[in-house]
Amino acid sequence: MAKYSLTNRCLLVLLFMAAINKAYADDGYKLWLEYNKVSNKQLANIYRQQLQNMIFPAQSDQLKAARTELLTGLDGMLALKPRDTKRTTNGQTIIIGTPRSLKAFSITAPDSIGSEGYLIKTALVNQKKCIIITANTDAGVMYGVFNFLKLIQTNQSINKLDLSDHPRMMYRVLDHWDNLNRTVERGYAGSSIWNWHKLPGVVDQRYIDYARANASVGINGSVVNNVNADALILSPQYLLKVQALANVFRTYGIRIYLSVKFSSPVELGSLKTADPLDPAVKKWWADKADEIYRYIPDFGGFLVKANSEGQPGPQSYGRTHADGANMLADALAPHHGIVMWRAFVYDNKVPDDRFKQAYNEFKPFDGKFRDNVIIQVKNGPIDFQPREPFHPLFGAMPNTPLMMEFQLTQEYLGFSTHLVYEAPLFAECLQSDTYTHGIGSTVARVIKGDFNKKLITGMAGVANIGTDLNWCGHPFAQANWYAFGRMAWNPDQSPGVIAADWLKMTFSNDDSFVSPVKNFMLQSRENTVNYMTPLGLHHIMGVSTHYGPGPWVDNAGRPDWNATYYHKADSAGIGFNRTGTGSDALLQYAPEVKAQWENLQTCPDEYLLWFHHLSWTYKMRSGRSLWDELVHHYYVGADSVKQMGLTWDKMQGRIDAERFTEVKQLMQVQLNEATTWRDACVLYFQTFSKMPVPAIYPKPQHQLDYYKKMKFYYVPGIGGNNYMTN
Ligand code: GCW
Repeated sequence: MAKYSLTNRCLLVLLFMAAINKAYADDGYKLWLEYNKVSNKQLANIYRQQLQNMIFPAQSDQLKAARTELLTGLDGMLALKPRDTKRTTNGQTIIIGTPRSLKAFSITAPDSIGSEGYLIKTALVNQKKCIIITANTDAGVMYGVFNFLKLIQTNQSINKLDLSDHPRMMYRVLDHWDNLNRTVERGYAGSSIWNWHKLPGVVDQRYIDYARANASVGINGSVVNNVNADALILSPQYLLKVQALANVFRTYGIRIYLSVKFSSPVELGSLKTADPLDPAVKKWWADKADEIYRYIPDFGGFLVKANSEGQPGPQSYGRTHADGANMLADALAPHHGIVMWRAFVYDNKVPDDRFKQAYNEFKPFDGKFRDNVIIQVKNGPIDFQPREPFHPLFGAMPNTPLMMEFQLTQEYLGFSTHLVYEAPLFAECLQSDTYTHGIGSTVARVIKGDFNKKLITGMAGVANIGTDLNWCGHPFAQANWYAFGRMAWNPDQSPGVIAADWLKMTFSNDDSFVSPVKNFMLQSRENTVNYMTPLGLHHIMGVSTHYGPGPWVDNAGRPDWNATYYHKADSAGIGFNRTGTGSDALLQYAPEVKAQWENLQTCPDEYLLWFHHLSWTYKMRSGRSLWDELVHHYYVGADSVKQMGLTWDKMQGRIDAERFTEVKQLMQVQLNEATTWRDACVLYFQTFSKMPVPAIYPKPQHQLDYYKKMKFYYVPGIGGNNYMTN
């Protein structure tokens, strides 16, 4: 009997523990909008007292959504349902709305916060202490609400509030490289979240949660289809589906945009040409724009990849980028739409240095684009590498709006198995000085329009979102979506502050978790540079899939798809000479930048092999030879992944078991892959340097040939329509 009851008791305890564990488990779907219970009881009580009553009249869909969000957040974090009232009463009150929706109170919002900014402040209303969230528009109120919730999510005091903020850029847009067949080019988190087959009939809850997440960080635009576009997207059948998405997004202040194929008039309209100067072509686009706006009155505009990687464009008809972009801009202008025209171009003729091509093609057209055209420029001149110098175009087109294009999806950063927090990469580019308008002309200031107030402004992020339960494939990849939104809102924000906020909102406010994890997040991008492409190496990954190391690739479709084109390793040394004695790409930068990078005394180690071909025995600042330094970086890189894993192990029990275990397993995969990168690259470059790997480092597990022969099947991120090999 006694034995039985003991077993029963054990069973009960086990069941109880399983139940807790289950309740505690978290698949990551809620992103940073977890709204976990505030665990500090004293603080939770203070919050409850301050939020006893709520005045939040909501007539519009957007205000209703903001109100629902506030109530969801307060319920989750504080188990609180504030008393809904119309006037200030006993107990503290939170008052939310625009001056118009709150007309019973004489609340004003300053012009300085613009149409999307907000104000959160503590004030006396009818002699009672209140918290007021106000803005000039419903969108501003929504941003205010999300930011107020963030204060509680990050456990800050709401006692004496006096905050105001506004976005520094107009267009804060996610670009989805999603194909209509639901594959995602360079997507590593499952299929496309847009279920085109079921649209417009079925409006998935995911679309709403996607829009909420974007609004919470200030993203106000979404390009839903791949820049390698399918003309079908402009057919009436698909426009109906796009309309259904637009209807969801609108509630959250998000405009929808489409990538368009330049040859659409031929493919869809059966015209003989897509020549942008042909009157029939102009009319086709103008009619198409009218048609789109009948479906979607607040349609945002077009994103265009033209004359790049086999895509059609104006040059196919002997016309220029300006001819093409302006023709589309004219079609959209009556409806206030914009054209985001991409500068990521390299044509069939292989240039002397691919680095130089975008500048050569665009610089002559500075000031020649319509006011509603913005040129979308990748952060660096080649292609989203782990580290690139800033794109020379940012310093070269003072009379043209330039939109930053960052890549959130980790095409060159280990897909969704590597933990790489990208905000330091964004900040490095944004804080680079172009010198175009004198010292302090940072890329951030250029794209904010600081030097030309008339220009439209924006930032785009290539989305890392898919159907995976946790949206981004790696729990920490969510931080890149989050950080992109925060930096598109204000490009001067610090990666550390953003990381800490994200960790608190997503996992926990416990500082013994937040501090160490934030530290390794901030270090993670440098780790990846070290084990993939240290000292300015670039484009040495596997051909076409871009998975794993491939420094030996020398037989791709065209020379500038080969790794050997970029590293130029030979018995004499390694690196791409882009100084005056080489391709002279440095001439595309302001003299101050050129002078710094062409001089070996002042060129930072980080960019060395981007601009110089140096001998293996070249003496580095550290005192090591270039060869030893390279080897050192590869080993430090792989080792730092191991250290990160050890720190993570200590986090067990501080967060839910489900995400803890998932991250732990991913870190092991990352360590294996980092080790492969290290060993493959060191062994390959050693065939040129013929120098030994210092004895302090562990020996590679295999011979070079083993790495060269590694085969990977069904690598994610490829296989869409119009897929290009590069
Ligand atoms: O980074 C490269 C990718 C291509 C992509 C292209 C681009 C959408 O490898 O897959 O195509 O850039 O940005 O257009």
